[in-house]
Amino acid sequence: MLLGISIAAVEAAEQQFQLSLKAGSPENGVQTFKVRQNDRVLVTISTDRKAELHLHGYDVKIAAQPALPGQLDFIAKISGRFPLTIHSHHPANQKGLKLTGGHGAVAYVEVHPK
Ligand SMILES: [Cu+2]
Repeated sequence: MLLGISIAAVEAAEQQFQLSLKAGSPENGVQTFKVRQNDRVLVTISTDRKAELHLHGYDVKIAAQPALPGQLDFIAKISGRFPLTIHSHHPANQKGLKLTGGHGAVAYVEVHPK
């Protein structure tokens, strides 16, 4: 009986991931970070150029730069599959001329329901 209780207590885990961006693209391809609902999710994002990242669904925005990796840190309350996109600071993107190119997914966060 006690065993069952202790397993339930550690069910919400802390999940850590690494994402490395080179010229705005994920160095190891577009990965899917799979977690369970209510997990704490930590993604460290290193980059060779300044970038703003946006986790859709949760609507979290974080900044990353070469000297200061981005740290995405949230509790996975909502289940589903959410794209993490990069918002380019390229002038063409700001004018809305290259919207799809400046807003591609660099990773996905998949939150599986309990
Ligand atoms: Cu976005």
